[in-house]
Amino acid sequence: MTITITAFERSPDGGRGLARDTRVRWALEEVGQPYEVQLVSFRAMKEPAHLRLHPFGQIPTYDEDGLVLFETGAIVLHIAQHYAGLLPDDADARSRAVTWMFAALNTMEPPVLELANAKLLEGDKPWSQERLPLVEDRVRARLKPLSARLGRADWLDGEFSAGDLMMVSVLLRLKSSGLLDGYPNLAAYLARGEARPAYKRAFDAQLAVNTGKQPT
Ligand code: GTB
Repeated sequence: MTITITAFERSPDGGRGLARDTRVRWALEEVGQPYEVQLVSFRAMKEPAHLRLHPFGQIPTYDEDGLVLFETGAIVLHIAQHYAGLLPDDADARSRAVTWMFAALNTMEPPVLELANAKLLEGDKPWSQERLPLVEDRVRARLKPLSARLGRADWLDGEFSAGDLMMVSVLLRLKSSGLLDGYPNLAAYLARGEARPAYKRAFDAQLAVNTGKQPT
């Protein structure tokens, strides 16, 4: 069995681990499955060979012996359902973990992405400084209830799961924003995710691609 994922040949973040192949690498590291990586340029992503893997011409994609998937939610769910380590055995607990995956992708990620876009793509617009606080408020409106639900727990629902993997992956995008400073339990939750050996391996692997620095 061979798993091949695609990733940026050069990530615009220079290896900060924010491109979405990192969450797929992390999932594979958590379940102990080896994988190969095919690096693609921005131009190659829009060419027919890659569009056959990903209709929207993006990374990451996932190919497991001819089963081709795109969308990190679907990819991580597939990995979690087929390999032990990311979902609990109990059926109800599994459904709750999947619920947190959806919450990360559908409820948390949109305002987080909006903030990233407001800074990166719209930062030079004359109205940007007026809009930014509104966008930040929309992120805080998600962080506050998430923080309240997490409380003093280590993970969102019992043991670490694919739900946490996805939530931490989304929160990583806020690391340099300062917004997590208002929610120390979320900052600690993020740090707990980053401290997992599987995350470190995934991070180092993408860093090596982007900087040439070999994993230690
Ligand atoms: N919903 C899809 C999923 O979850 O798989 C979204 C996939 C996606 O957005 N892929 C991006 C992509 O291929 C890379 S991850 N973009 C190229 C294109 O659309 O042409 C998004 C990303 C890119 C860069 C940074 N960064 O530099 O900080 C962070 C995240």
